[in-house]
Amino acid sequence: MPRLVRTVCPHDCPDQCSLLVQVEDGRAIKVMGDPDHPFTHGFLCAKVNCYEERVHSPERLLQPMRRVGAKGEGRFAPISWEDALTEITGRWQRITAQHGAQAIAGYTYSGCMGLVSRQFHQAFYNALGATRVRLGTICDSTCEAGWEYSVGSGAAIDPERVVDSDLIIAWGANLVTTNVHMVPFIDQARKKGARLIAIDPYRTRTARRADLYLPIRIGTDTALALGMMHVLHREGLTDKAYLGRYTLGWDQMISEVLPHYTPERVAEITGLAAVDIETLARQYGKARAPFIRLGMGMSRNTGGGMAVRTVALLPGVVGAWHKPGGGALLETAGAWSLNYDALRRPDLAPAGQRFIDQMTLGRDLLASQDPPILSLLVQSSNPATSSPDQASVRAALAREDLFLIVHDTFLTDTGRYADLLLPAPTAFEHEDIYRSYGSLYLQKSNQVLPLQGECRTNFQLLTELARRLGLQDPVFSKSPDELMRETIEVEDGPQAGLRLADLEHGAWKTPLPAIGHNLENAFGTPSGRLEFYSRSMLVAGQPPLPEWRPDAAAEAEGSRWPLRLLTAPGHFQHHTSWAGVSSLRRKEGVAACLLHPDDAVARGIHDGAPVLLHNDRGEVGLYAQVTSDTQRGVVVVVGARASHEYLQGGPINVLTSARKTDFGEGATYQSVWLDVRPLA
Ligand SMILES: Nc1nc2c(c(=O)[nH]1)N[C@H]1C(S)=C(S)[C@@H](COP(=O)(O)OP(=O)(O)OC[C@H]3O[C@@H](n4cnc5c(=O)[nH]c(N)nc54)[C@H](O)[C@@H]3O)O[C@H]1N2
Ligand SMILES: Nc1nc2c(c(=O)[nH]1)N[C@H]1C(S)=C(S)[C@@H](COP(=O)(O)OP(=O)(O)OC[C@H]3O[C@@H](n4cnc5c(=O)[nH]c(N)nc54)[C@H](O)[C@@H]3O)O[C@H]1N2
Ligand SMILES: [Mo]
Repeated sequence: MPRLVRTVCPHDCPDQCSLLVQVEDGRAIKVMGDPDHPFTHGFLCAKVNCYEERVHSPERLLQPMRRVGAKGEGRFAPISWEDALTEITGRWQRITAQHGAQAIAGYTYSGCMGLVSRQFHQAFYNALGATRVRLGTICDSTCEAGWEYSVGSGAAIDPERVVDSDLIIAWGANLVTTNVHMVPFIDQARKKGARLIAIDPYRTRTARRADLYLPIRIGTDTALALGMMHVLHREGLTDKAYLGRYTLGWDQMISEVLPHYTPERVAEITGLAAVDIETLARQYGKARAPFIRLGMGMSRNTGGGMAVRTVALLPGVVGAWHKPGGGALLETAGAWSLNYDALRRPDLAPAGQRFIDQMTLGRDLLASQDPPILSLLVQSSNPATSSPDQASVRAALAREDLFLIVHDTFLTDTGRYADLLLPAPTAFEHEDIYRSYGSLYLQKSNQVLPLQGECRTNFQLLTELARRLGLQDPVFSKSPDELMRETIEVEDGPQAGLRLADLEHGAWKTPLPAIGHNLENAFGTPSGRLEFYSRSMLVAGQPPLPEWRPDAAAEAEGSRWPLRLLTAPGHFQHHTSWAGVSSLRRKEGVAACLLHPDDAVARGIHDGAPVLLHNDRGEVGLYAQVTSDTQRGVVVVVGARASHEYLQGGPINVLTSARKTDFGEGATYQSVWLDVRPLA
């Protein structure tokens, strides 16, 4: 008889599903969405509904290995854990004696979102005095910074409220692929007559389902939002009472900003028709409770911080925040006031601790001095695929004097450069707690299967290293359970009074203080209001009022290369976490780019032809998919893939640059220009 075990999807995804797993004879045989979890709603995405294939993949790394080939070549021979740990401890002790602990760097990211798996490394590297990696810059640092200036931290709304909306905008958000559990709630609203609008540079799966699709030019969302505000003001569709009571700076918007954003000028900037901009604004202004789901997509260009900041202001213009079903949602992370410090232990960090950056990882590793970085431990991330500016990443990882340790479930592009490869489990093989950033649920996962092969969890590896290196703090003798309890059993805030035992029987929903709902100081900004005018922006050397500005450096690159690159998540992949599952590799298809028919004809490229994407930084070979799903001038590459899945070169981040966004210091994957030619 199969057993049924409830556990949690570990991916870096807003949905954070509750899973029911059938187990028989020591194997997971079927994975289903939990019908009792209100957001999971009894179904799973295209990837996780075959999680058992990831757990039991023949490609899994199940024992420690030592490199026997050249760095990057990927040839390894098995060794014992004892030998691997002795080697790490010995190397690290010698490095520390000669250069100090900052010559060691630790990089753990979001391959597993369990709080212990993802956060505990901070306590370890703090206590060790090692160099740490600034995290989030390849993903959400820019959108969070943009949101914070306008709405403030701590502000969130419940995505399930969208059922009461009558106009839903998926703005730079491909919900069907990256947030699919939001879709049934949107569908419920649509059954009651709500309209869905998608704003995206290419026709995504979400755009196909929308009532209206607006193919915006990349990096021009600030102008579109300001154009909408221009029309809303001109046509008397603003909520003056709300603006007066809950927002700051609207008068300056009217006098200084909005006159510059006529529909005609915004049409020139965004590539949309002036009449469509007016229609969008009118529909937004006349809706009873308009809801905007902001994705991170719009933040990944040189003006991305301002884009998120400006779009997040729109609900204030029409008073949507206080209408049930209305408002805007980027993340719900602000709803949590958990005691993360129990896992991170900032008090253990040495004064002047050094940080390098995910975004500039290659350059930072190559340039580090006093001391140079001589060892790096990577867990739960695959920077040799995901970080921009791969030429420097690869050059840094190939350094003969860098002792590289990679702890992963599979042999990744990064793992190929490792001196030591250590096997990590899937989430089915250990317990953890999970806090959603796209809904309001907190969950504890159950262990479904024993650790496979010789796998050790992130926590086990770090506590064992702590023991061998003589780190004395009692935190390294605690059990995961003790740490989970310390993290969630807080005395203040919305989670006050919660006990770990409360999570035993399913997900726990946090209560939410409503934002902008007839409450003074309802926003988390310095003024307590929604800030059109932001003094914090001014202090940071930024324009205090929203404005759209072309980026000079980007324009210079754009003037030399005719096409622009857009990269976005794959439907059947989660970055590269599913690269080791052959059925999903097949479903995602061959590595390809979407090319507009006009751009294809101009270059003699036919549908299905092998092509080379190239720019100043490098070349990547893949297949062309000729389609008007993309706009003229934009080459879309969907899905991150391992280098060997490309016809030549690869990964795609060979072409992207380490240039940072306007604020938040995030990635500008979408500010990349190139050309395409047939591949012989
Ligand atoms: N299936 C799947 N799901 C995932 C992931 C995955 O790899 N696969 N990754 C997860 C992770 S880590 C994250 S951070 C989230 C990301 O999920 P989202 O927040 O949805 O962000 P993206 O998918 O990167 O971008 C969303 C959309 O923005 C569009 N876009 C790009 N540039 C612009 C622009 O300038 N303006 C506008 N309006 N739109 C633009 C892109 O074409 C894309 O369709 O998804 C998570 N979910
Ligand atoms: N050009 C371009 N580049 C991008 C993006 C883009 O849109 N365009 N998106 C960016 C975004 S949003 C993100 S978040 C990053 C993601 O980039 P990465 O952080 O590199 O994400 P993954 O490729 O999923 O790598 C996660 C790894 O963790 C491993 N893993 C899973 N669970 C565990 C565990 O418990 N322990 C250990 N030790 N390992 C584990 C998985 O097997 C996988 O190899 O990529 C970014 N890169
Ligand atoms: Mo991400």
